[in-house]
Amino acid sequence: SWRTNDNIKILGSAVSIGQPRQGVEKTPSVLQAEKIENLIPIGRVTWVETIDQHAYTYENPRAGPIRNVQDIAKYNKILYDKILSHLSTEDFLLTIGGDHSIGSATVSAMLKATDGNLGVIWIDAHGDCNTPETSPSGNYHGMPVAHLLGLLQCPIEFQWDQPILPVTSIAMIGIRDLDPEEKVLMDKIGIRYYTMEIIHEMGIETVITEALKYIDPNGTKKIHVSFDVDGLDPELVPGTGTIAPNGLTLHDYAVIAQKVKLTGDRFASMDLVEINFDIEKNVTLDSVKEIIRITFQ
Ligand code: B3U
Ligand code: MN
Ligand code: MN
Repeated sequence: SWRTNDNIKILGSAVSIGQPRQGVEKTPSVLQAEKIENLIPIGRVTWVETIDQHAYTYENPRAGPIRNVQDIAKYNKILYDKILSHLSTEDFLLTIGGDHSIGSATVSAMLKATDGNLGVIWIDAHGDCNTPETSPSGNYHGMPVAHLLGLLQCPIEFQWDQPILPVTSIAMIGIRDLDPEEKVLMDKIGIRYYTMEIIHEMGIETVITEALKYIDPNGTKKIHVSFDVDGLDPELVPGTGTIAPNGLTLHDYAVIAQKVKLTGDRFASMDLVEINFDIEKNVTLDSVKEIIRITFQ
């Protein structure tokens, strides 16, 4: 087993305010009803709690440079604080979204918990590197990486004790749908990203080996995986809000997970986001279960 004597803690993040489609906020309760914890054969697995956006947001939808920014800022601060209060060094934290807006809170909390000694693998079709200036949608789920890197001119609502992620501490895998100005920004800051084209050229095993070496050259950091399921091919995950053809296979993910698990208990946390069973349930649920099996077996 790749982990010993520890707890796997599952936190539900029932949030949809980072993007316009309803449904994604119901995923934690659906997966809890499906008893996905029974698919995890290691550790002692507990659902810690599900944090409901309605308990913490102003229900104050707004157009503007970042839609719903006040509510997202308030919710993410709650999530950040809860992660830090629930997490001990022996725990593995699995946060089930919700949309990808939660990624700035989960990664910030892990940065805080590890004193910055954290590398991030971001699996996604998208770059999530938009700023209000580059975003065509104004949706914050397309911005959490830019936020983590300190590139958003943050409104006052967003100011919590947020450590900044160095650009060399993150690598993105599965990328194939970048907005034009987002791509310009990503290339300018030199963020490491592996497109599907590059993955086909290099092979997934070389990609994940190189990515881990890049974010953690000495093999000493904790590793966080932020998994947006739209990184997988839409035939495997039709139930997600923004589909992009020609994505990763489950075998690709199995290779990624195998290399990440070789870091043992340095693999500390994971987000699983953008699952929307209102759009499609059967195929998507099977794939989500397979992701859980692959990750923890
Ligand atoms: N890049 C687009 C679309 C998008 C981002 N993340 C998802 N979709 N899932 C945007 O709105 O920023
Ligand atoms: Mn995405
Ligand atoms: Mn994403």
